[in-house]
Amino acid sequence: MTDTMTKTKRWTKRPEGSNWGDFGEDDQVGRLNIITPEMRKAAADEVKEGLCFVLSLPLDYPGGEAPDNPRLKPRLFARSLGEAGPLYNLPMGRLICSDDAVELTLQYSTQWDSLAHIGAFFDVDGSGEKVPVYYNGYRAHKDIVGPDGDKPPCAHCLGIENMAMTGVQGRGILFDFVRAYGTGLTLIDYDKMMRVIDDQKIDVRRGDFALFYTGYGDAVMAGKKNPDQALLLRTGAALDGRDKRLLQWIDDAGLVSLISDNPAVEHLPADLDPTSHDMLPLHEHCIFKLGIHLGEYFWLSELAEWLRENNRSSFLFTGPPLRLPGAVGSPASAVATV
Ligand code: UVW
Repeated sequence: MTDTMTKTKRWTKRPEGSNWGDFGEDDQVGRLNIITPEMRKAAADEVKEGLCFVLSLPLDYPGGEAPDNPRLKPRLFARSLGEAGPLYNLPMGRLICSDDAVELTLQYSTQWDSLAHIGAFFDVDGSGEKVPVYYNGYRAHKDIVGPDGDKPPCAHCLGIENMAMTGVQGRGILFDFVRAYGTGLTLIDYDKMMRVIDDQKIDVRRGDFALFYTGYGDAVMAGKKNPDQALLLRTGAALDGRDKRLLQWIDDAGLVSLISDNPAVEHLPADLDPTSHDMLPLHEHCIFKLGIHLGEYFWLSELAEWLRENNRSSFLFTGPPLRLPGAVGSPASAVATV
């Protein structure tokens, strides 16, 4: 190893099963790198009817706030234009004008997890010391910096704006777990995933965005912003992040992103011991090791119904996050076009 490499590389040892460095030493978008213009053209070929489906919840859903949950519903407000008062229905000569602002927890509702969302303690230089790092070895406290007094937090690296700059567009495939397993809580392991692929004849291609319809979103919407938490805990399929065969399939299939109508794509908590590394095994596998973004609380019901009725499972997917520098998550306003 040359001196330059010693100085510039953030790691000399990468986590087992990770792809760190495969997309470049300083890569910050992970699997989204593999989408080529040809793949986007193939995705556009999925548009046969010209119908589009909105894939986001109203951003004030699921509704409610829990004292132990830092994710708060959005609060709109109008800033004041000096002595003229709030800039809302404000006369401006013959015109009136409204502006607004929002205090928004970026991961309250339909959301993307950036690669700065989940990291792990890992021995990046083989010294035996485990340090807190994120995808591709970016360092907690140096590259992803928490709040300090008046200084706000900032993901100087791996922030959501990196994802936004890829356009987040390609071929989407929907796995209809409701059709396969109903709306009760079901853990999707490798065998259950393969059954859905076979039964629903899903053509899984490298570079695809994988969308999992579980029915959880229907229960969220039915709650009308006052969700029945006990019911939600019993509702919908979730990926079993402890199933090593499922994790290996996600890697081998070349999926660029996993998206679900439930809160975490995977079943939570995977392990009740908070000191365990198995708390969020799918998050660790996807976000930390492979640079696969997770999309959560997407609204998939109408798309799933149409695909089911039309015997299809693929479409054009477009879903960039906000290009908000330094953020670790973002609301998503995604669209599927069939
Ligand atoms: C956690 O559960 C920590 O995050 P997410 O919103 O990605 O599920």
